[in-house]
Amino acid sequence: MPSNGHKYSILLPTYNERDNLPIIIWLIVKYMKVSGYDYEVIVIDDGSPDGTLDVAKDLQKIYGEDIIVLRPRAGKLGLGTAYIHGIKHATGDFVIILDADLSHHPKFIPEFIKLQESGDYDIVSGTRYAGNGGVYGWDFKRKLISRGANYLSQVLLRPNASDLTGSFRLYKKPVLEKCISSCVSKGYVFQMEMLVRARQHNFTIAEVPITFVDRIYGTSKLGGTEIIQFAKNLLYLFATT
Ligand SMILES: Nc1nc2c(ncn2[C@@H]2O[C@H](COP(=O)(O)OP(=O)(O)O)[C@@H](O)[C@H]2O)c(=O)[nH]1
Ligand SMILES: *[C@@H]1O[C@H](CO)[C@@H](O)[C@H](O)[C@H]1NC(C)=O
Ligand SMILES: *[C@@H]1O[C@H](CO)[C@@H](O)[C@H](O)[C@H]1NC(C)=O
Ligand SMILES: [Mg+2]
Repeated sequence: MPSNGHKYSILLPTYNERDNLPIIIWLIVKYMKVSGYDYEVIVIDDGSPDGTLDVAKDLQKIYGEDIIVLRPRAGKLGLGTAYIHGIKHATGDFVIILDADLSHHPKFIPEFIKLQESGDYDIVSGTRYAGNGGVYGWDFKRKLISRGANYLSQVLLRPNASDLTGSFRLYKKPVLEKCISSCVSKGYVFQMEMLVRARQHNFTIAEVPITFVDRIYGTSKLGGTEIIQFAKNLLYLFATT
């Protein structure tokens, strides 16, 4: 199948994802190859103590330097700035963001791309909370927190999307740059603010239902402090937008 004339930069932020990285990259390559799209995978590792970067270097040797691009940073500086760092090095006209922990299955990427093309959308957002979307492997508490955060954000911010806290998305690169430059928050509220900013700029958003599967290898970085931070930032956004 021929390329569609576009290039997709896939950003993979990693922190201690040694066990997940070979599988997620294998899956990305598999699904991008069958679809025939032009792409690159940008791995942004923040000095993971588990040696994720060494694994990434091995993968680069296997798949090539044009497919696997390494843009590491020396220390754990957080997800928000990891995206900004990755975008600076992206050579595609579209940017796809997904977690490296296998919660987001790369099989959905061709669906994101086809939907984007069908309506020339500015953003395609994966959603766990519409259509056939769903969450697997979370305990009741985690589900409740996620649902609650999403519901509260819906009520307070009224954006035009059903999954505000998810991070599996495709953006036109200039759209992503514009949304990020108007974003004030970091951490978990960042994904949500991105869509709030998108609405303010009148960008169009389409949605693909996705199944989110909890990570098997490694640990989540979500804790009590993140939840409190999330609530604070949410209220801040509510008050200022
Ligand atoms: N580069 C970088 N990646 C991070 C950082 N924190 C988390 N990640 C990555 O971001 C993705 C989501 O993180 P995760 O801990 O799974 O969040 P959760 O799914 O909300 O629990 C994963 O691919 C992590 O490896 C960070 O500070 N820097
Ligand atoms: C909200 O989304 C719907 C369908 O996705 C679209 O028709 C509508 O124009 C959007 N509204 C705004 C304000 O973006
Ligand atoms: C977005 O659309 C609304 C309603 O059509 C309009 O009033 C507003 O100026 C637009 N904002 C931008 C940034 O274009
Ligand atoms: Mg995760």
